[in-house]
Amino acid sequence: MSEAPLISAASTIGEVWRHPLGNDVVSKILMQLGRSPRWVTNPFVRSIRLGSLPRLSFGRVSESFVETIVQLLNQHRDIPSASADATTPPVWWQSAVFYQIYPRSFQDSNGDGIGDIPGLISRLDYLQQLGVDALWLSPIYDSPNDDNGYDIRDYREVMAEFGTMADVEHLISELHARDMRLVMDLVINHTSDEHEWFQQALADPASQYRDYYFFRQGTEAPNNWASFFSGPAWREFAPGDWAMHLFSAKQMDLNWQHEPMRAEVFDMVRWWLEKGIDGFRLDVINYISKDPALADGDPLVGALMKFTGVEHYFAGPRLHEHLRELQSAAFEPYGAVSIGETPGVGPNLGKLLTGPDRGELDMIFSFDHLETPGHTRFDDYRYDLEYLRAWWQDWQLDYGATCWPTLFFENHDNPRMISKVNPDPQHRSALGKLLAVIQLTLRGTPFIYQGQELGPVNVRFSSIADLRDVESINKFADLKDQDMSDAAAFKGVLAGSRDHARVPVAWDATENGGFTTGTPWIVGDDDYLEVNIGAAWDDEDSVLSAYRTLIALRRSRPELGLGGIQFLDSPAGIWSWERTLDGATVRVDVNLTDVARTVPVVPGEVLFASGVTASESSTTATLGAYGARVVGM
Ligand code: ISL
Ligand code: CA
Repeated sequence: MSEAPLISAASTIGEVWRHPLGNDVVSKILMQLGRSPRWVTNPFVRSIRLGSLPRLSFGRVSESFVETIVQLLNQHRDIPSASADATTPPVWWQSAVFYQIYPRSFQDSNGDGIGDIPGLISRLDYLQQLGVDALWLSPIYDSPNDDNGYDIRDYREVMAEFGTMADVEHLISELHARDMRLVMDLVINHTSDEHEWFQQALADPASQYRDYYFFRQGTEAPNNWASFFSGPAWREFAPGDWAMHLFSAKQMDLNWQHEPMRAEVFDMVRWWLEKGIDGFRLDVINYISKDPALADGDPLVGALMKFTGVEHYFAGPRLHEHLRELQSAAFEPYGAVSIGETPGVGPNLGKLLTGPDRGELDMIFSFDHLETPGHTRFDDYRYDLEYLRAWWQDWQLDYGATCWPTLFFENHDNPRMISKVNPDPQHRSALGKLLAVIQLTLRGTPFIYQGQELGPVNVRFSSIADLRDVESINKFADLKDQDMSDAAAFKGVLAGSRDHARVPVAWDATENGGFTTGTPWIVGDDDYLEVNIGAAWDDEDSVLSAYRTLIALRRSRPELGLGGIQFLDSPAGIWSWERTLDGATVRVDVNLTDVARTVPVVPGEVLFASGVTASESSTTATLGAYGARVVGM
């Protein structure tokens, strides 16, 4: 394994740019500032030494900022391997289409208004007919539901509202009988404060379980780290006795430096794999290694990244080591797939986490394509698809040369993509199909989020009382504390609320969209009267039918799964690529704009078309607003 040179205050920005993690970090900073990466190609900028940044920035960049960056980069000196054998031999998850289930909102079976496992089982035929190969199931473990199951009280019990262990075993066998696979959510960065380990630690300060978490004593919070769900990352349990939580005040961070804790986690992971599940999606897995000094976060990094302290744990000193141990102790013996949720991870760190020679993870979810530069999820703005093109093109060619990409637009933590790009209802269907074409024909493994196949849009929530999510509720309270009115505070959370994606799936036009016969735990709008799975299934022109067709194409045209990718030169607003395998080619042209554009007529069979009409010229065709064409050549 080759290593990047050590970085010091005497290193130049050019040297940082050539350092793998340095390149990710500088790109991320430019992105947060809404600046172009071209900034770093300027020779003057490249020659600036890190140590002179405090002086050149008139003190805005501090000495300790420089030290933090130097230390971080020197902890991650591995250079990703450039050998391109990522896909040999191909494994099942590379050609699979995944579908994410947020069980609380998928299908209720007993009228309590809460989706459950028997409800999910009753919809497996639908998922099979849609053509998906594998499910990622959001957490179903016993939980007090402060964060809808991402706060686990008991890893080996099933949440009573969702059903029983027998139901889970039934789900596994029903899936396997359909030749489908199950990937569960693994939340091991933190547990609920109601987990037995934490309860024991609280009850007895001499308990061995104290070391399972981050307990610190003092009159003030031990450092200035922020929680992602508002306020400080520390909660005072008894006077002067603090414990760390990066997420809600009931989600206590586990101390991965403590070997007995790791051993118990690995044992639990094996216990689930013994049941025959096919792998895990690993929640915020890049946050598990905290720099042991627990030093204050740099205020400038905090201001840039919106959360103070992240530089001390988004790529902690023992991250790679812990992942390798987890892989060899639990995943590898079962041949289980590991998909890391890795917020803030750029392509180079991504390669270190998923390189086939690294023994860490199989795939990762990186999120930098979900907002355009300079924006955060809570901004109400128009997303520019040209950014998506640039971002994905880069990841496909660079990261994808040695690692296997994931392809997604939506999950349970994000508003609906169509609303971000263009909320005008006249474009909804075309945009839904466009996103389907992009997601299902680029190279990588697609993860469709439940209901995405309907071309969903954000919900017209009318007040904070409509929202359920701890993040939205805490943020609302935070804004109110800053003296905002209810209306202004609600506006501050609405665009980014995770609840847009958490309303019940619309199955049909009956009450509550067929989700429940009772009162749903969260209410969507009456959109289900027109847009629902039953109606869309029978409508050849629906977004759902586009998903069905495109998923089937991934089977009938293997180049869409495992083939290589080439991006073609294309006129402004048009994005074109080809997927090739064993001499067979599929060509894709999409219109990223809301006005008609022309594309060349190409020989071959049109496999999918949306908004395509003949042009006056016989050599071109017209792609309407957000239109798309897939041709088998
Ligand atoms: O980091 C963030 C903000 O910059 C968040 O987007 C964060 O990365 C994300 O919310 C992490 O998500 C996962 O862990 C959370 C849980 O609430 C989410 O539902 C889960 O997907 C804590 O377990
Ligand atoms: Ca139920």
